[in-house]
Amino acid sequence: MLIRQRPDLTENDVTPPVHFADRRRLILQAATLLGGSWLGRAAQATPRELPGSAFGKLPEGDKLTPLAEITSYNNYAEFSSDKKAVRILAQALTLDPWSISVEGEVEAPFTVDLQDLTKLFATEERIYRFRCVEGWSMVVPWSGFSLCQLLARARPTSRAKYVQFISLKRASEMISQRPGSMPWPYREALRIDEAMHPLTMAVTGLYGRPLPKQNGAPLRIVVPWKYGFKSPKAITHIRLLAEQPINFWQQLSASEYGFFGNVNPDVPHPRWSQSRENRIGELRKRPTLYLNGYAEQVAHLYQGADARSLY
Ligand SMILES: Nc1nc2c(c(=O)[nH]1)N[C@H]1C(S)=C(S)[C@@H](COP(=O)(O)O)O[C@H]1N2
Ligand SMILES: [Mo]
Repeated sequence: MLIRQRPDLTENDVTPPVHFADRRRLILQAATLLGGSWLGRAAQATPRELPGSAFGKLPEGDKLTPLAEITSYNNYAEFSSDKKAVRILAQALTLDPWSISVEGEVEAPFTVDLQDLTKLFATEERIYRFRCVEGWSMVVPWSGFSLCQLLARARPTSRAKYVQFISLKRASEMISQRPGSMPWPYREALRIDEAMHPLTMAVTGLYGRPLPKQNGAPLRIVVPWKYGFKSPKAITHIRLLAEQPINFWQQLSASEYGFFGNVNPDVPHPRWSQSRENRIGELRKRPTLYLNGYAEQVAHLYQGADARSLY
């Protein structure tokens, strides 16, 4: 289950070019085409091909996972538990119109249309490691902005201690939401200090193009020091709460999906070790990094807490 077959690249792995607003994006798009698909893996995009930003550097010892892999090996329970089927099934999702509401323990709740959202906040590129609790990982060049900008706009009250994310519920398009055992919609949450941390990202794109449907279009959250289930897709509501909520996977199996989901090589999953991981595209497993390699930035959030209590 943890070892995957590599798909053959086809032209379908290249999404059609889109209109880019500025030259920076055109350059990135070119790098993507060279690196991601047409010329094959040998010509993978290097960090120098990606325009710089404070967070845009490729982590030491890592290389970008090709676009074709990021967009064809997906976890998205609303569509399928088959990672390869998600890419096809998710195309049924319609993205327009789409609005995001920020509500709950805030002084200035608002609802914003997705188009306006991208006008409000400047988009930047950031390369993050992405680690699933199942033991595989990737390196993804996301585009988006720090979630804290969106939250600040709603002015959280002093009672706001948690931030909950609610994904779309639309059984007519999300085929696995047809009546069954799962507690839809998908819900995830962070402690407010985690949600306000500048690494926590509201993501609208990857590889310099609009976010593919299978990766959570039109808006998802990415929390790079936590297991992938803490990075919810297709967000419609962000709710600030006084109490810690129960999350989707946590409700289904609390022993396997804790509230925190911090990447930690020393805290095994009940059914497997987390000490090593399978980086997609590599033959040999590599050691799992504490907080997925972001300890320097975020370890202070967990000072004095027992690692196991943070699972
Ligand atoms: N709405 C929603 N978000 C979700 C999931 C899901 O099933 N539904 N799966 C999560 C899990 S377990 C992982 S590993 C990542 C996968 O993201 P990717 O397909 O972009 O790699 O999405 C997360 N976000
Ligand atoms: Mo995952």
